Amino acid sequence: MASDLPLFTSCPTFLHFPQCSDPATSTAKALILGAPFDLATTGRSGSRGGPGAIRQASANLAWEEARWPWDFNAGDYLQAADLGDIPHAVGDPRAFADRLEQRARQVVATGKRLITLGGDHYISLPLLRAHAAHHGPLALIHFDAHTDTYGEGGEFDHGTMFLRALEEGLLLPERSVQIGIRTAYECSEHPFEVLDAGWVNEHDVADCVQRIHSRVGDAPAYLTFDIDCLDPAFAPGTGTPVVGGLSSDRALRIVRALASLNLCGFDVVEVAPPYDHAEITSLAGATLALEFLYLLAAAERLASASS
Ligand SMILES: [Mn+2]
Repeated sequence: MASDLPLFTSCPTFLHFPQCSDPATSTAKALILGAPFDLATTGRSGSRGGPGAIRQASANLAWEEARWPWDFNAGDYLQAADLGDIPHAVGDPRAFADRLEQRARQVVATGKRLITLGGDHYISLPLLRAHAAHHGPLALIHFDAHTDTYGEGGEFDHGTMFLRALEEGLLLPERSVQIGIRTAYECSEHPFEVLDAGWVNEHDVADCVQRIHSRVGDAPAYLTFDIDCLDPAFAPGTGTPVVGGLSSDRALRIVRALASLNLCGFDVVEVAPPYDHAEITSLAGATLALEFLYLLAAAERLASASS
């Protein structure tokens, strides 16, 4: 999974992957999709620029044959391609949500895996609808500073989606876990397990991983990573930063340890380039998306070794 192009070249597709327009005929097993939408932000907007910034930052990651510290090249087990961005009429969030869901349904119906680049966190709701339609109710593995289960807010609000997803029957609450939380929520009635940022930072990565594995089990799981799970020192370019978060190193170690779970979909959201510095946040987003590819490749590798 390496490119010969210099690190500073323009990078219109993630990691210089080939473009793809038809998921059904593509030989790629993993597809990247951009969702440049930020009409559901309650704080600062700007994550509409996330997919482009993440793709450009991925140019810095395209030279490694095997991504450190993985001991294999993901490209040996899995082809990947980039579907580009969801086209939509700016100002019509419902049409956007419908288009995103339809596009995701097309991909998921082929059995391929989708990695979506946000966009604000609202995009996870149409993505969960598409994935749950194929796999049934899902375990949610949710990295964030906020629970995004607030009861108030309109139809398009990036702080309410996971309550809506629960109400729509898309999630298995007893299998779902939220990691990195450090803002108020109704603890006594909360439907999901919470590993708050203080707990995660106080404990070993292995403890955190064990809690996630025992909660999720073998359920089909959707992994969503709000970049504001990271401390603003590691991800300043986001709409609603909260201090006291995870380091990028700690988050990457946790994510890498999830390869044996039954992961069926991914997104990384809330990268907002207008508030970024030196591409810190977009590089973190690109690195996470690459780690998601390695999680998928690791599963393929395991399957090929046992067959
Ligand atoms: Mn969020």
